[in-house]
Amino acid sequence: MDSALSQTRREVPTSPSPIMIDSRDGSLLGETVSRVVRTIGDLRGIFVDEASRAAMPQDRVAYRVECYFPVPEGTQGGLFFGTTLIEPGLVGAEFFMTKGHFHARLDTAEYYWCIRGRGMLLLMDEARRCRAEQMKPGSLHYIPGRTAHRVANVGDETLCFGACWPADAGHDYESIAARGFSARVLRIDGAVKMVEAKDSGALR
Ligand code: M6P
Ligand code: ZN
Repeated sequence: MDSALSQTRREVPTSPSPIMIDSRDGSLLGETVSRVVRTIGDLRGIFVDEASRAAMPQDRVAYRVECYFPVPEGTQGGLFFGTTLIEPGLVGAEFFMTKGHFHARLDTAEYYWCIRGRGMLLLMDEARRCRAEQMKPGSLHYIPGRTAHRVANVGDETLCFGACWPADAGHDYESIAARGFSARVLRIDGAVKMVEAKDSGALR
């Protein structure tokens, strides 16, 4: 017998993963998944055409977020994981999109990657300079620190993307609520256009 195998070794315990990712759309399965649903009613002040938003069914789902928080929020060195599923749709001429945020700890970064659908990732620095990256299945997006991020679904199916961010990053939605992003993603004559926007704080 092989002398290495004949040695007595203590068995190391194994366990199944607490979370599974559905490879079709990135949705998360497991008891510890946290779920948030954002309806049109929750997104007051986000879209430029507030009258159109207010006229829509307020319980219509715009997007869902499924998250795995393996450590308490604020844990230094920890990582969070999430999948966001944005429905196709328009508020006036503007594509359904996430609220968007800076990180409360401003210098923390994040990864997004596209699983399904077509999207536009809006990135805005502190000087309000905006750029955008096109999202398609397989695309990977590094969001540097000090950069606000928002995703619009510019396709005609559910847009699904994964995200991974530091557990101590936090969300700063207030800056976005106050001034919005400096660009908007609109459908104009059937095409996807990114256009400059005025401060949207005055809309509320
Ligand atoms: C990603 C991550 C989450 C975020 C979610 C929706 O999954 O960035 O932290 O909550 O997108 O974005 P928002 O919170 O801006 O609506
Ligand atoms: Zn983030």
